[in-house]
Amino acid sequence: MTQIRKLTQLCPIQTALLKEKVMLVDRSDNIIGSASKEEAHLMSNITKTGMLHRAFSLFLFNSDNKLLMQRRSPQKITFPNLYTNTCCSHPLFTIPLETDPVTGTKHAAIRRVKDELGITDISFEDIHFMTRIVYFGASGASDTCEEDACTWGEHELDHVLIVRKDVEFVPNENEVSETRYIGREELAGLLEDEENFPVTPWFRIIATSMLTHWWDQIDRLHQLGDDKIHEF
Ligand code: DMA
Ligand code: MN
Repeated sequence: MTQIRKLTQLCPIQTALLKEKVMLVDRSDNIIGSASKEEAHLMSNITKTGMLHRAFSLFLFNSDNKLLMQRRSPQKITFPNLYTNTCCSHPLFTIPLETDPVTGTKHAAIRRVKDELGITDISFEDIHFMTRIVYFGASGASDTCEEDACTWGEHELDHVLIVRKDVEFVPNENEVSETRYIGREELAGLLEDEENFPVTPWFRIIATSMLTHWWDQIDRLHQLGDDKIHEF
């Protein structure tokens, strides 16, 4: 039997981030507690208790209406090496708690685009809140550990955010191994090529259910958001 890779063998930078506290929420996005990032992403906790946490997924488009995509680095503990949207992460459970969920996720997005991509010129007003989704996803096996497929996963209430801006970026190699601007038609083709363009589960859900609708009407994003929580 193969050994499950121990946390001590994982990237120390990413392992330290597992101590951060994320917000546990109910299916209506009310905060019901906190958990470490590690606890919230262990498949054993997700399947036993249904633990759900709040997250955000940011999609950044440039003035050519191309989407900035990233490839997650091999060091990422969950979903390493997969292509995904511009930036994803979690608002942290820090006191005083930000009571408005959308304000909190926008602030978290500003913090993480800087950490992951070195982007410093996105402001609160640049960010459009679009909708929320609830989804579950199992992390695929990493290059070094097949057992990660059953160790780690996501069960999130994810706030989907869009920014349209030409930005300067310098990716943090510990987080992001590639970046690429992708047009609407090119993405449709890439999504069919699962072998050469493996994507995260949340990106596939958003890209195949709602992104095209927004992309087609990108000049009127402020009219396209909704208050719903879409369950997948
Ligand atoms: C978590 O992203 C959020 C979603 C929507 C999957 P992540 O694993 O990239 O978080 P972090 O960058 O904080 O590790
Ligand atoms: Mn998560």
